[in-house]
Amino acid sequence: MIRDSQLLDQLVTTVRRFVRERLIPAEPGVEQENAIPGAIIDEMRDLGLFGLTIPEAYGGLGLTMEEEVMVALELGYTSPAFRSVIGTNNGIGSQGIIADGTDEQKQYWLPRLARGEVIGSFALTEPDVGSDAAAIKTAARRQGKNYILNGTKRFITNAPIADVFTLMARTGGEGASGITAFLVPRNSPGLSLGKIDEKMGQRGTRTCDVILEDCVVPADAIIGGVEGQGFKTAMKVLNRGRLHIAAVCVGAAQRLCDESVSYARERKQFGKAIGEHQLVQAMLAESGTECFAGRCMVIEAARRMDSGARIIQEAASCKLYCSEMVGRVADRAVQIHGGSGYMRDSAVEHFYRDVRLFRLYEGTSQIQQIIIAREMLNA
Ligand code: COS
Repeated sequence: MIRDSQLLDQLVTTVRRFVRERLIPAEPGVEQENAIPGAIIDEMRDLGLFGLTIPEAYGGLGLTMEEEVMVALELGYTSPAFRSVIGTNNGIGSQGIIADGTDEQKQYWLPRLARGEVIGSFALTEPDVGSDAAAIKTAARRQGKNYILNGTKRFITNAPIADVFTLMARTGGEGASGITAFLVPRNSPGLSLGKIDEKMGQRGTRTCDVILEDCVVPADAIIGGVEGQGFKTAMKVLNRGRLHIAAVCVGAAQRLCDESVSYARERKQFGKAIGEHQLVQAMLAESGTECFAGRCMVIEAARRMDSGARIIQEAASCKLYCSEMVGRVADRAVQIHGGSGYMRDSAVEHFYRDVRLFRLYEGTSQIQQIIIAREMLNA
């Protein structure tokens, strides 16, 4: 659903210009420094990018899913690390509060998240628990007016810069119904961070362990105030997140197509531009078609979500298809660029490494397949 197409066009145009004029030129520096320049983060804050999806009542832009997807398609056009800075405040670091938080939690956290004054993060994964999210071991024990948390969370995006974690811990027995979501401020006693992870790609994105050793949080830190709802909160957050990631994948695929086309026009072999060779054309055509398919399915799924439909299957399908698709597109882009595409100074080399993560986080491709098949069989 697009509420006001003129306003959305303005936003999309602004983001597109920001991506092309500010972010793409900064890509080599991010690769080199493994960090996003502070000045760019300030500009993102000024543009309101931290509060895209936070409801207007709490100071955000309150984008619908379709509107969010249109913006994510633009943000995906550059290094994923830039999107990642604002990604958690708009997605997994705020959506739990928006979906299930109490009024007090919303009043306190959402305006701060929308302004980019605080960074939100989402802590589900653990050293021994990834795909089987209902098996988390981090324990939350009630003690008077507080809960005492013990455990370790792993690969937590933006943890090194986060101010508050939506953190899943076990308050009850085994399985999904024993899990509770807590809002854990970074400065809680007993919370510390591990060393920053060294990753294959997405340089500039910071992840690390979150370690809880008798970490104390007040009882009103439970999202929604009720124990045992945390797994469902996490799953709701991931439904939306998966659609967003799928749109980011399509944005990246579009960039890779555009880079491939401009290289194929310029580079000459056998006396003509390589774009005139049919085997190169075949690669371009495959990538262009797959990118278009991804774009169509993401927008359609977003529209269905805005209409209130159950989109668990659609979100998983988009995440599965688009993350696998951008992997193929990145591979062809390197192929079209030949040896130059394997060099660090190529525009496509880091994308080849960056997009690999999309098939893993917010649920692997295999988890998406399980979700899709279950939805089909249970329909
Ligand atoms: N949306 C809404 N609710 C969901 C849901 C979804 N996508 N998936 C599950 N639920 C609900 C179920 O409806 C069920 O509720 P009821 O008890 O009322 O029936 C409850 O949550 C438990 O679900 P289920 O029994 O399906 O849990 P499983 O242990 O079988 O696991 C999967 C489900 C595999 C889908 C889940 O563990 C998962 O998504 N794993 C991947 C985790 C992930 O993405 N990690 C990435 C790290 S976070 S960046």
